[in-house]
Amino acid sequence: MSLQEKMKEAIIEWDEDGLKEMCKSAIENKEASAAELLSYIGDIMRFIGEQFENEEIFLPDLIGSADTVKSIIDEILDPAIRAAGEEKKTKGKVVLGTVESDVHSIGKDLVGSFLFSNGFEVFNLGVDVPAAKFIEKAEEVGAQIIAMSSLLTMSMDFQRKLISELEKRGIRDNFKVIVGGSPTSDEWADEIGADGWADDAIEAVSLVNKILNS
Ligand code: B1M
Repeated sequence: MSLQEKMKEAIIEWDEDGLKEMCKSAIENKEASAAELLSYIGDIMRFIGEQFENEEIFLPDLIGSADTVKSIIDEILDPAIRAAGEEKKTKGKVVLGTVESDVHSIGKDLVGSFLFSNGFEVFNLGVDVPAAKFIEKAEEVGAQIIAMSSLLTMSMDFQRKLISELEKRGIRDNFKVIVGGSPTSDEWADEIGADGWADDAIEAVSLVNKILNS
């Protein structure tokens, strides 16, 4: 069985200890980097999401798998990525979060970890983050980028709300705003006046690089 298959089995069975051991030893034995393990987890969660959509599994299964993954990201992968990136000079500051009313964290955390491992300083505000909190943090740390994730059709409008709030405060030009998450698109980013949209964590890195170098 491949490492990805073993990880998938552990996530489906909520085997947090097993998954932790696999990830630790894969990193120690240089079988895979923490960033690679994160992208395997993204694929596995997408597979689990499809099973949920097809009603092959139910909400409690989904929550159990998501919790298993979250603890491994927090305890093993994120610290490993941070340790590897410690020496790097920061290429820019990004304030990141999932918008108000939305608690989906996995994709947003992937984006944060990829940005971090590519040399950006990331201020991850978590989930269910109101517009004012994004703005206040961005002002406090002098961020160049505000990055908002939204996984729900119902929460997307909070991305628009943040941009309106920047305009209302007369500080729209102080920040570049990027958006992402499965219900969002390039067209949506244009419609709400965002500065960019990324389909996944790898594209988010390219987008931020492009914005900061232009
Ligand atoms: Co929820 N959920 N969920 N869920 N959930 C979805 C999103 C859904 C599509 C499932 C479905 O019904 N088909 C659906 C949304 C439908 C819609 O509105 N369009 C849905 C729903 C309806 C709900 C609830 C309402 C369910 C309920 O209670 N009845 C509820 C809402 C709670 C809330 O937020 N208020 C809910 C709850 C949950 C859990 C708590 C159980 C759990 C989240 C746990 C957690 O995150 N800690 C959960 C999960 C796990 C999912 C699915 C199965 C998987 C999401 C995920 O982690 N994907 C999801 C179905 C699916 O996606 N197929 C679903 C893996 C992740 C790597 O991908 O998040 O897409 P993703 O992130 C990608 C890209 O989108 C992009 O890059 C990431 C990495 O490549 N990206 C960005 C994301 N943010 C970005 C930001 C960027 C750039 C790129 O720049 C700023």
